Amino acid sequence: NGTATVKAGIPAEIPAIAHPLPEDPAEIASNINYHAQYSPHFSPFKFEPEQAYYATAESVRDQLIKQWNETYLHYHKVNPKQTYYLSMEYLQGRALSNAVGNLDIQNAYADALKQLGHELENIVEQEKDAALGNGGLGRLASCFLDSMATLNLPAWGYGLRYRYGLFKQLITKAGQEEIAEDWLEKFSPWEVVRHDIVFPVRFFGHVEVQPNGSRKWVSGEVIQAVAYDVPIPGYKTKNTNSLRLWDAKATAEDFDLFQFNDGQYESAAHLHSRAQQICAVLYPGDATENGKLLRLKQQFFLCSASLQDIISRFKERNNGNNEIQWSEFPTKVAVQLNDTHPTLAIPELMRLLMDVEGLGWDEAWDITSRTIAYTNHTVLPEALEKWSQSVMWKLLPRHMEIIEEIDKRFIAMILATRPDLENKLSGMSILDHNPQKAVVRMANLCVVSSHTVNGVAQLHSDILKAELFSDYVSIWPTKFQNKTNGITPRRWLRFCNPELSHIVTKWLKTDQWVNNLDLLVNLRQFADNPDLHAEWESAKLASKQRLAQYILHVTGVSIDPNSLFDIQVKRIHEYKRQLLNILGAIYRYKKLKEMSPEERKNTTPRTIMIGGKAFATYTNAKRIVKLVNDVGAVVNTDPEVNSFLKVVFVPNYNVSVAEVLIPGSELSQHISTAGMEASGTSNMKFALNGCLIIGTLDGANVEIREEIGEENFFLFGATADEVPRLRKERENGMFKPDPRFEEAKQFVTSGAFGTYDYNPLLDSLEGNSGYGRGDYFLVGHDFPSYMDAQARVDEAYKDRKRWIKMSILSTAGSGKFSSDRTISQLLVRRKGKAKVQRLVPPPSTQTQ
Ligand code: B1N
Repeated sequence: NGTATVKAGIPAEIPAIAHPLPEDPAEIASNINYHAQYSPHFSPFKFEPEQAYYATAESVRDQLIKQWNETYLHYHKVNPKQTYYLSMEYLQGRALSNAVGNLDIQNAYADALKQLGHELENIVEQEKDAALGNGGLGRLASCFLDSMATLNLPAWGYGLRYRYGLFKQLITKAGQEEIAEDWLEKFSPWEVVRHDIVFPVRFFGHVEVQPNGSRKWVSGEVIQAVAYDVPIPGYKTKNTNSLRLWDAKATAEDFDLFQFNDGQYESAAHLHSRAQQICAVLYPGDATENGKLLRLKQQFFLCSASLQDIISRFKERNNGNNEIQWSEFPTKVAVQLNDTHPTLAIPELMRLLMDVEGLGWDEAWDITSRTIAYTNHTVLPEALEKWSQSVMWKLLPRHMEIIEEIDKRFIAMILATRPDLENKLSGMSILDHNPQKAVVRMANLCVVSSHTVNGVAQLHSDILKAELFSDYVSIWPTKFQNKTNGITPRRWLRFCNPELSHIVTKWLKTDQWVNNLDLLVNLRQFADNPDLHAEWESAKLASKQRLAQYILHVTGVSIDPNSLFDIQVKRIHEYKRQLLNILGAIYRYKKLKEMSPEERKNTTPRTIMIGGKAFATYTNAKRIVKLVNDVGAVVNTDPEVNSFLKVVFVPNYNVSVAEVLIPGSELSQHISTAGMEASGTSNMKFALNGCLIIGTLDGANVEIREEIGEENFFLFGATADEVPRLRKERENGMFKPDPRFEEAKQFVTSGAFGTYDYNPLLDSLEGNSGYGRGDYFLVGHDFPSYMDAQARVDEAYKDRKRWIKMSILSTAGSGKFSSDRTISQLLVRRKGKAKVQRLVPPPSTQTQ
């Protein structure tokens, strides 16, 4: 009848139904009630906080689904270039508080719940964190999703639906213990299974040559990838994107009924149990060969399912054309690799284009290398992925052929065009041909195959160019870029710190800062205003009181909201130097003990909080956790000094805990050995919340200090360019330790904190002789300047006016660190470059 062509499963006309969000609390309350009754998951007639949470979440999800479907249809109709973020990790945290915040229906839902006898504040706490990640890299992915949705960018995340997320940390007498965190134990109201989106993913098998000479990967085992979609709402836009998480399953055909009836239950469901292993846990232990193989399987599972999905969407959206225009693929698809974990997307895209779609090598390579971009997040050698070639041949024989060919062609290109680099080739090639370590170097594969490679802070990107990737820079001078990380101002100020948010909005006379964080600079003009000072201080005190209650609740330790709240929360790692922090605390404790009561009164009372998880097999990290707990047990119960110092280990640090800690902090520690922390992102969250930073010139600290002013940053320690020389001096015995450092260590060895044997930990701080392991992280070198910086902190804190001014200036200088800025630089069209386009949200749903 002459209307637009109907595309498969998609109606010709987008229904022009406006979907106003509910505003009337009574109407919302009845909708929540409806869910409690008609989507029941519990016995009837109960409406405890848990039931109220699920019903509320489902009610909010209904609102999201409308916008979500319209966003999908809109993208389908406009057919824009779409970005796909591939990541093995997402740290989404809680979704309910974020959803009602982003949809701006928080007050209406709070009122509705009141009518039903509940407080929204308590209800949101029923939700378990979705902890499908382990640290900054995973949280960055989640902040990016929020920014991409808020900026109306057609962009999706792809990841895995781990049954058990990151372990839950218990603190016992032995230190850290890990238990599985069953976030799906009941169910997640935020995911929607798509039974129609299923792709086969093959492992093992072999390569067959077809009669026409093409190659085909056959046999082995085939597992099904099933899509679970999580809605990602933008802030004050009805644009709602997707995070698509893959789950693994086997089919009914894979179930051997004959064997089962023969009593062989395990082997009958063999493939089902193998499928279940794939998405069972995030980061399975990889000490064994089996463990390594499983991790590689996980990575390939993500890459293969996502690319099959991306290609099928590309085809579907181009089916108006009789023939698929493959050369247009990179104008419709951008794939961003979150570190090297999804590197297998490269050979998988090549394979799908060549072996399935029938393209030749040159065309497939052109498409692949124009589609893929790579973000590097670390220069630590142990974190640079290298996979054994023999394991790869076994699991992914066709991909190894392709990787070999990419390597061969890269080497030939260098020899033909850059003979001066011949002697560098052994380090630049993708395959390490040294028979002792026959590995595939994933970072090299990414660099060779991507159109763009970025680091995550200026210093880190400079180091990538000068060191890790220096040999490639002269071949591709413009390929290497910097995109300084950022954080979403929605979760990390607007929602987690309502008190401070209201003050910011009041003084800026607008709440536009929530999606234009640069506006915060306008706070600078009020940095000395006594009225603002009073409001600022009372907001901070309120957050400190809330934090103190939380600490009492989880640890039983009572802390004084009038003491300086000093926090270090992040994964426990030697390079992050929690050991420097705790040795400083130990020294402080010892000095307090030596003081007279009169002298103590002149000190600045402090509460030092340290939190973070240690990887289960990282022994020294676990010893650090134990030491912090042991120090706390002694200090906190010492009546002589415990009103001047408390040391608290905050258990089970995660996104939700961060949302309580960050607003209540006054000083935060970002004290890594210079050159080792690629960026850091919690430093940005703390600064945004008016917390002062004590830190080294590392990662994004450098830029934070530039933005907020060096007088507002407590700097100490060696710089990145000094580190190699200092390590040499340490090795050569030329290092003279500061007496304070020796005193702190000896106090531990003296048994002041119990009988646990800390010598193996302390040995890591000694030179190379005896048991010493060289103090690679330069704790000894930086200790005196760290203590001096801490003394400057104590002095500054006594001057309330000065401290609050510094705090205001920290917030005012944090505008640069919005992930909206990072995402714009990473994805949005720049002069002349075809990047992703911002869309106006679907017309029927536009707000404002
Ligand atoms: O990525 C964050 C940065 O802000 C941090 O500085 C950086 O340490 C972090 C292997 C990693 N880099 N590398 C990882 C994670 C898991 C794994 O198995 C490495 N995480 C980072 C965001 O850019």
